[in-house]
Amino acid sequence: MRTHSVVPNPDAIDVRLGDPPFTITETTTIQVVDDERVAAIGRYLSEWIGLAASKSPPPVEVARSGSSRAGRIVLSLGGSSSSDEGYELSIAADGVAIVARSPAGLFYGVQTFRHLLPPFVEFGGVRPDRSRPVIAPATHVVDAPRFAWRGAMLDVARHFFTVDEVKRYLDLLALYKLNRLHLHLADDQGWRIDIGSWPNLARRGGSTQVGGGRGGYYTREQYVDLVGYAAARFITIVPEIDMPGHTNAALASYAELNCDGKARDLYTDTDVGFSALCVTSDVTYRFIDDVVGEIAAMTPGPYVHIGGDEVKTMSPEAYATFVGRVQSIVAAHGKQMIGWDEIAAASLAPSTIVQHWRPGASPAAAAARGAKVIVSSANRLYVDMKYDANTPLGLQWAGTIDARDAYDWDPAVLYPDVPESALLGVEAPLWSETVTNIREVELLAFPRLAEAAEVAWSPAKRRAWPEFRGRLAAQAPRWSALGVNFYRSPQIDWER
Ligand code: TNX
Repeated sequence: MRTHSVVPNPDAIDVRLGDPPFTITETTTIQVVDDERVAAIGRYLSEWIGLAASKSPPPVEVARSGSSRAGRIVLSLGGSSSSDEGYELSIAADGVAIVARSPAGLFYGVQTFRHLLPPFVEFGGVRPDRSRPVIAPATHVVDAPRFAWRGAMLDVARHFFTVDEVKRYLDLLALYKLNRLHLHLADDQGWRIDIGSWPNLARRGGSTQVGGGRGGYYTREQYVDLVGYAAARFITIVPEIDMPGHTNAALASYAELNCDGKARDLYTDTDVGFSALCVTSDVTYRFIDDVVGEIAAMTPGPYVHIGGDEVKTMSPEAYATFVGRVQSIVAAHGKQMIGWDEIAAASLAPSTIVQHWRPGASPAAAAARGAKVIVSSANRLYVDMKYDANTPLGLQWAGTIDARDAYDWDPAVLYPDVPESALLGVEAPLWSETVTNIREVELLAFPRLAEAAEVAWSPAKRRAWPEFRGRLAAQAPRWSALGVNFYRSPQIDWER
């Protein structure tokens, strides 16, 4: 009964199983318009197809006028989509055409085409079964996202993840048309980005992690490399330096950030709320200005996230004053500030974004004052929660989240007192108290990250749990081919 297994479900998709399909063969070429951004997407597609149908990947050629689409996969700019991320994909026996107003849309059209091809194409370099043709059904897709913000967050502070591990995560985000990776770069247990003007932050503050391992940090070159890798997948990196709480790693690196002038010990346990910058000291604001300034200069995206959560050592007035001062610093460096929902207690600039995480509360007050909201409600979107009581990894403070809990809800219904226009989108955070490497990250992230992606992309009318179960089940062979360590939720009849 399932006609396709594209996740997230497109706005409109017509699969014509009765019509002859498109087959990738040794003579297939990829044709692009004369635009380097489009050519780069063509090369990405060529690399992805790889050796699936031939001894070498399909060549990428710049289109000449008058050439037909026969045997070709054609990427071109134009079309009638009203969205910068929208696209139209037409697959027929004689060729494939992807048209979009901007390169981002072409990239998403390529991802949809990918989902319509057999999972075995995901085996890079080898073709396990040469007798099976590389076919995509005759299909017409007209698609655009519901929400502009389709994010994931990775906590690289509690446990450190290498550049290659983060790139792997970015690759998997791209498969589901997610467009933000929020990196939680500093917390009590670790500082993970080198800051030239405060070198001890990374050197000392980055030297451990939860449980007392070696930790680690990104050099500035590595961070810039990550930003570029993400950009090639149309993903914006959102750097977070959590403050004024969650700052023990900084307080251990520089004595002058503490009100008593004494450096703290490094911390490798998982309590929250005990640490805070000295918010009455000028040094603290010079520190924040330097850190935000360096990060802003390395980050092409428009956002800097300043955390702001779980401060338990400060009066509400002192906290609100602090947030206001930091907001000015972020603005002075040309960036838009994002904070966890606690910042809504301060007086916020119209451009400031509130990331709402606490279940049971509503971002209505902030929205009424004009703030845009990222929905990260912990009981639906925290992919560090256990699936059920037996999940070996993860936490349980916001409950357990199995496949259906992660999917069967709607952001606009969750907050009936907030107009949908105030919702910027959806983000799924993964806190890393209990996960130490990318295999463990994957077990918590999949299937739930793919489900969050559909919540963020697909219109409510295209989402229904019984139908989605089938499409989600069909991700299993693709994840197996990609080597993704996913959780086989008993709620899904996983395909092999
Ligand atoms: C709450 S969510 C936190 C984090 C923890 C997380 C664990 C938020 C803004 N703060 O410090 O890692 O719960 O799920």
